[in-house]
Amino acid sequence: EMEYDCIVIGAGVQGSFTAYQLAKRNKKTLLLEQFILPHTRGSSHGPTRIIRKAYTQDFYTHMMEECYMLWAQLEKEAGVKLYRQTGLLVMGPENSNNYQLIKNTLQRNKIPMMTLTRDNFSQHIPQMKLAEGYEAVVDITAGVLYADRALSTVQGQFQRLGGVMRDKEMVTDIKPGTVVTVSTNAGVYRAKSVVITAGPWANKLLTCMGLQLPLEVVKINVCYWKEKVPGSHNMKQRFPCFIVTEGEESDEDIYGLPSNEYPGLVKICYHMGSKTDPDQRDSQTDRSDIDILQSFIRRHLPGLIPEPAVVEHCMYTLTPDRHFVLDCHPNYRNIVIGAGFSGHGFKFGPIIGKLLCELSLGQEPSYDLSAFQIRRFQAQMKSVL
Ligand code: PYC
Repeated sequence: EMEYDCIVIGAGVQGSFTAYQLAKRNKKTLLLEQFILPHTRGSSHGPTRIIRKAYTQDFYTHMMEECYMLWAQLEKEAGVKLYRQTGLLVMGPENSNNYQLIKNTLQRNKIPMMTLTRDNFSQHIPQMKLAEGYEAVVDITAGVLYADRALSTVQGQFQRLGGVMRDKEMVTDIKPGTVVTVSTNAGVYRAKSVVITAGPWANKLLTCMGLQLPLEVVKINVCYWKEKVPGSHNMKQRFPCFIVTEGEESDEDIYGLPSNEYPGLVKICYHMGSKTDPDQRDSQTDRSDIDILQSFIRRHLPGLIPEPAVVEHCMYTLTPDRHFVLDCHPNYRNIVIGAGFSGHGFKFGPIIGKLLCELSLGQEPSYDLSAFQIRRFQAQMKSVL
C-alpha cells in the first residue's frame, strides 16, 4: 500500500491540470485513468476547442483573465503552442437575453471587442451571412486551443515534476476517512485527499459514497462540413470561431471553428445531444441535431456543402443550470469533486486545476465558488445525505 498526498481520479483536462498543480506544490500525487491514454471516450479529446471571455456571467469572464495567463505559462514552460487567436464572433437575435448578457459582460469588463453592423459584417466575415434581426459582436482575444496537444502537454509536465500517472486502471472502490483508500483493478492506494474528475463517470464513482448529483450525460455529434472552395474558411482567411446563441433557429447554441485539423473541413456543431450512458455511447445514434445544423449552414454559410463529411463523438456532462460543480463532498471534506462542466469546461482547465488543488489542500479557493456548490442542487438530489 502506497501513501500519497492526493489521488486524482480521471485524467481528462480537469484532472490532469489538478494533478499538475499539486505536483507543482511538491505534493506526492497519483493520477488515475481508467482507459489507455490517449483515448477518445470522454470529453477531453479532439484537436481543437474554443477559448473565450465572452460569457453571460462575470464570474466566468473573471476566471478567464487569469486562465489565459496560466495557458501561456504552460506554453512557455513546455515550449509548445497551445493557443491561437482567431477572435470569436457571437451572434444572436437582438431580443435574445443571452446575447445581450454576453455583450454587456464584454463591455463591462472592458474586453477587447468589436460590434459588427449589418453594413460592415460581410467586409469582416465574408464567408457568413448575418440573419435578419440578428446582432453580432466579436470577442477579439478569443481563439482556438489545441486540445489533444494541451492534454498530453500538461500530463507530460505533471510527470516531469515527479507525478505518477497510471492509465488502464479503473477505480472500483473509494473508502473515505482521514486517510482515503482507493482500490482499482490493479492495486490499493492511500492518500490524504482524493479529487474526483471523472467527467461523465462522476456519478458511477460517487455511488460508493452515497452521493448522486443531478448530472445528465449527452452524446455530441462533432460534425465537419466540406468547403466548396478549399481553404476559404481557415485562420489565414481570418475565419473566426463563432457561437450563435439560441434563437428562432434552435433552442441551443450552434458553434464553429475555422478549418484546421482536416484541411477543407470546418467543424460546426450543435451544443446539445441525446442522453447516453458513458459506457454505451455507441448505442446512442440520434442525429436530429444534424438537421438543425444543415438548415443553419444552408442559410448562413453558403461556402459549405450542407451535408456532414465527418461525424465524430464526444460527451457533455450537464448540470441543470449548466454551471460547474467545484466542491468538497458534503460529508467528507478531503474528497473533492470537479464535475458537470456542461460542454464549456475545457478552456478553464488551468484555473479549475488550481481551484481543485486548493480545495484538496483545505485552502481557501482563489475565487468565490458559491455558484459551483453542490448544495444548490438540494431539491434535485436523488439521495439525501
Ligand atoms: O464553451 O466555447 C465553448 C464551447 C464551444 C463549443 C463547445 N463549447
